[in-house]
Amino acid sequence: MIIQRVTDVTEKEFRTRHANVNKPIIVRSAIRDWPALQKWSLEYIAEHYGHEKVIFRQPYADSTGEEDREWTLREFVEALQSGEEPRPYLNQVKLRDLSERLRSDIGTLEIAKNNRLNRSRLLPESMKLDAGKKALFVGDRGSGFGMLHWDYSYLHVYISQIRGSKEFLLFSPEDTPHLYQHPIHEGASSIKDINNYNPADYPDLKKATPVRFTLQEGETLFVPGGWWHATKMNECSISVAESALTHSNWTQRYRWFAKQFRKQGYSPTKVVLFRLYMFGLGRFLDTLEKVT
Ligand SMILES: O=C(O)CCC(=O)C(=O)O
Repeated sequence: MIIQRVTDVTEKEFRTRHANVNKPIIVRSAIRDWPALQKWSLEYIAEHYGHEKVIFRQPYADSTGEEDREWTLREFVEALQSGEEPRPYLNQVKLRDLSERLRSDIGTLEIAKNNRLNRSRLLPESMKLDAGKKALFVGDRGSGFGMLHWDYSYLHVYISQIRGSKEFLLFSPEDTPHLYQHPIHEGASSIKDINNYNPADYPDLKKATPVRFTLQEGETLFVPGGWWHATKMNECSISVAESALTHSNWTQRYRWFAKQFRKQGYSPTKVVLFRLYMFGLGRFLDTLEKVT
C-alpha cells in the first residue's frame, strides 16, 4: 500500500473519504497557519522556551527500568546536540503542561475539529484522556519510537511535522496476527524495538505488509485507531500529535471499554447501561456534528 497525500481537503471530505474508511492519509496543508511552522527549530526552542520543564523518558523505558527525569527544554536540546547515545527522544510531552506562550505557536487542525475528547463533560470519567490530547515530540538522527503499537483505546492520532522529517512504519489492523501482539498489553507488540531486532526471532513478521514512508515538514499524518505504528528519525524532527475520538472510532472505543469493564468484574447491568449511554450519546453527537 502506498500512503496517499492530499492537499486542501475540507473537514467533510477528510471525514467521508478518508477517516470513515479507516485508512491512514497525509494532509499537506493542515498546519500551514501554525506560527510554529515558521518559527520553531531546536535553537529557537532552547532560546525562547528553554526554561520550561519537561518529563523525559525514553520511549518504553519501562522495560529497561530507566527512571523519568525532569529536564528543562534547554537541557534536552543540549543533550540531543551533544550526540549522547542512545539518542534521546522527547516524547509524549503534554502540551497542556507547557506555557501558554509556547502553546500559542500551535494552531488547531480543521480536519480534527470534531474531536469528541474536547467534549469531556459528556464523557464518563473513565473515558476521558488523562494523558492530554496534544503532545510534543522532539528528536534527531538516531532517535525513534521503535515499539510497534496502536494508540490506547483505539484513539486516532494526527501527527503534524513542524520541523524536519520522520520515518514511519505502519501495519494495518488486519496484520495483527503476524505482529507478535503482547500477551497482556494488547496495544503493543512483543518486539521491543522494530528498528533493531533479529528477524529470525520473529518469522511471522514476513507475512505482514509494512507501509513505510517519510512524513515531511508541514505535513499531517492521520493514523486511524487500531493501526500499528513506529517511527525513527534521520534528522532533526519536531512534531505535535493530537489524539482523537470521532464518529469513526466511537463504537469501537466504547465497546473496548465495555470489554475492559467486564474483565474488571463490573456487574453486567452496569456494563449494559454504559453501552446504552454511549450508544445514545454517539447518536446525539452525530446529529450535532451533522456527520451522518
Ligand atoms: O511520533 C512518534 O515518534 C510516535 C508517535 C506515536 O506513536 C503516537 O503519537 O501514537
